[in-house]
Amino acid sequence: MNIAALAKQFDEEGYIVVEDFFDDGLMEHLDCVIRAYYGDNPDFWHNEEFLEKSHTEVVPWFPQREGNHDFDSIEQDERLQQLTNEVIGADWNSQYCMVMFSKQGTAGQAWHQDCPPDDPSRHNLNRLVYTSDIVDEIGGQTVVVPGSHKHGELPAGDPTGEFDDQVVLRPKKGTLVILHGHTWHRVMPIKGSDRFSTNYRAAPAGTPDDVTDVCVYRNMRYRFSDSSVIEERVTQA
Ligand SMILES: O=C(O)CCC(=O)C(=O)O
Ligand SMILES: [Fe+2]
Repeated sequence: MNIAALAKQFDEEGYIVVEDFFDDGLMEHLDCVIRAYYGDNPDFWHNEEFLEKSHTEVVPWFPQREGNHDFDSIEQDERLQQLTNEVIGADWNSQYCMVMFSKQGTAGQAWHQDCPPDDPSRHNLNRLVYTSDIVDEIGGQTVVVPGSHKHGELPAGDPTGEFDDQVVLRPKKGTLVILHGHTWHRVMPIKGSDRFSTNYRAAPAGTPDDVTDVCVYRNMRYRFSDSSVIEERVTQA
């Protein structure tokens, strides 16, 4: 792993993909833990307005908040910590580990920025781990616009429309994707079977814990803490 090259790539593109970062045995174990959890808890917590407007269907789970330690070893992985140091600087903070579940037949996630880019230095970092392969037959590919973490606000428009310069990622079991919170990204609809990803969110030193409370979509800004649309966004004619 060439950490300096990856950090340079992150700075330029707003994301990096490292295949075979995590070993198969760990991935298979976590995949079982995740599937067992959601088997019992298939409910959605988002309200109807959010589901309808955001074109986003994800059920989050924060295993460490429930005393589950299966996910700790990734958080403590020295290579991951080193890579994080290189991309967002020393003294970064680990925010939480969030597993995301999208059921077969659901919309995935519309284009978004995890937090507003109003202050370019204020952002979260997604450190995404995939415990099983994301392939075209299943859907749920992660799509990014390279360099968009430096392009300011995601333009208003079609929540799931295509960008000419978008890149489709198909992370495999054990792949690590590191994604800047301002990078324009989405998840394609889920077709073949359920989809899971696990996000070890982090942020540069000094970033408030609620940095991702407001998410920017192409048709609105949405605040999770009180489930409200704080801004409707319309395309200028
Ligand atoms: O699951 C993915 O591939 C991306 C999820 C995402 O948008 C995020 O964690 O902010
Ligand atoms: Fe996101």
